[in-house]
Amino acid sequence: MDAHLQTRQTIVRLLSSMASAKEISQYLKRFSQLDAKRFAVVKVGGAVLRDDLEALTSSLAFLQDVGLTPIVIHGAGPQLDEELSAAGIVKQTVNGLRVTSPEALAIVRRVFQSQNLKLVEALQSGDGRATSIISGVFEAQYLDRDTYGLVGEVKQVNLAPIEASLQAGSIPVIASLGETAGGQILNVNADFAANELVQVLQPYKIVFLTGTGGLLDDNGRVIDSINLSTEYEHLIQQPWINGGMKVKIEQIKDLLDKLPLTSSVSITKPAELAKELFTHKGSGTLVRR
Ligand code: X2W
Repeated sequence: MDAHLQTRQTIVRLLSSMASAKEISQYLKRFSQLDAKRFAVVKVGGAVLRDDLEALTSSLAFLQDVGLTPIVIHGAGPQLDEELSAAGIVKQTVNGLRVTSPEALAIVRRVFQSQNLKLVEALQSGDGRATSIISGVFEAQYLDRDTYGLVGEVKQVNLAPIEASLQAGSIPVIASLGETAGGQILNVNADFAANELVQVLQPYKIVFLTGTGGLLDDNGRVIDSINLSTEYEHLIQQPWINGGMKVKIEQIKDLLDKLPLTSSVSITKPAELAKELFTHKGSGTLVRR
């Protein structure tokens, strides 16, 4: 049996051991009734593409098998670290963003393209339908050229390539590169790009897939759920909240404030995407407001 089929069958077995058929079909029905654009945006970190491609591919293909088409946006952080360092370019970040020189940008573009194709090809080789979208979605402007170089912030989101892909039942796989009105390609942080995309699409589910599988507490355990309306101030002041996690929580809060109350954000790992979407219990960390 091929590896994809085997993993998909494992997902089905896993789901049926965790939730009743009634529960799973309730979610399935709810998601199927949504306009395709409103179902889910799944942000995939570069670390997941590197370490967990098989589970990612199977989980996305599983959604397609049950008639749902998620919108995927990905980063490539660790791959960029590696390739830039191999080219002798020293890493420099300001506020978590990579300072990007013209020399670095050429590598950034190449790495984004190869990571994008790697996921698209993995999906296609498992009988999935996926469309590579490397440009044309994020109209960007320089964030602050003196500080960051060729780094962009999203000014406008063009949904046409995404809509075309969804209409064909194909999973849009989007790289977080931006382009200025004058045609200059800019490096955009993938979490920022995902947030902009989500604000335009207003999807029901927003899932961040990470290596950690959720937000971690001071013992390194995944926190089940966070209710920002009651816990935000307390949480943000905890000494064990590290810089990266603090930024993530702040970003998610900002995002949730701009979304309908029915939308939710979760952080989980690829193998548990179906569990997160189709069971009451979910998986990883659910963030509500
Ligand atoms: C990011 C884009 C990649 C990214 C970078 O160069 O690392 C900026 O910092 P992950 O894997 O989702 O972190 N861009 C401007 O965000 O990838």
